[in-house]
Amino acid sequence: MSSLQALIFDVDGTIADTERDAHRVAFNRAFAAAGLAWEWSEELYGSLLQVAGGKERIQLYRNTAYPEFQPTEEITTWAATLHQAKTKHYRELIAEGNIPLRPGVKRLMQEARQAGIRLAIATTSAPDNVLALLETTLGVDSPTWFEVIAAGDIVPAKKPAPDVYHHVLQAMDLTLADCLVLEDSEAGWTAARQAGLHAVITMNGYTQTHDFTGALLVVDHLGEPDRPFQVQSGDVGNATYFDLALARQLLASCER
Ligand code: XBP
Ligand code: MG
Repeated sequence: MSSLQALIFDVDGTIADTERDAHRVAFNRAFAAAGLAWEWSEELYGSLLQVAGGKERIQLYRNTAYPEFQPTEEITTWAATLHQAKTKHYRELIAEGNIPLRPGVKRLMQEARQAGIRLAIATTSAPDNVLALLETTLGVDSPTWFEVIAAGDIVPAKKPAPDVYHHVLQAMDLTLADCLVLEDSEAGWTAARQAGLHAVITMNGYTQTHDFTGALLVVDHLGEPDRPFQVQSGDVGNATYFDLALARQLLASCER
């Protein structure tokens, strides 16, 4: 029998809508500072999200849009340097405080902490980015709420590979059936699914057309008592927002 022990949060798109107005803008600022006439529009960025990881995204763009562009350094070194600058711009943007948490995220984390449910993070984003987002939105001590923050290059194969979830499961010695993942994208859901985990999906503008077949619940956001979620798939009974009671109910339904 499963009993909820841990919630594992994705970051970008799940905890906060960081992609369009923070990551994308930071990439563009880094390109401009490096003298590159590259500008990622909101639409183009949506298609570039097919590859997880900033360094990998930069290389995908160079390979497809500017294959003739040859940096003076080796390509991975060049991408890593450009990505370092992007991380600096991202942290500055986040520190301005204009990227809020998504509905229900803080409430759910607080409820979990009070109930002794263990928390973890599994993300493709660079660790510095995760810390900046947590500290700005949830307070300077909030990184300590998470037993494991698995981020960036901690595993060589990024989502949709399951490796980052395997890493968290092993580090926390968790049983698959006792965990619930919160994700927002097909790549994230695929990573969780391939690790054997159950997931709740909170879609966003970039991911609402993704395939989430098999996820326990797909909603537009976690909701709040005064802000109901819209359910795309999954059985929520009378619930109008996501909380631990619904999490337990969903996990129990997997055993029937
Ligand atoms: C989202 C990503 C990341 C960010 C960029 O990952 O794909 O690559 O867009 O972050 P997740 P970096 O949803 O798993 O958090 O530039 O720091 O790689
Ligand atoms: Mg995500």
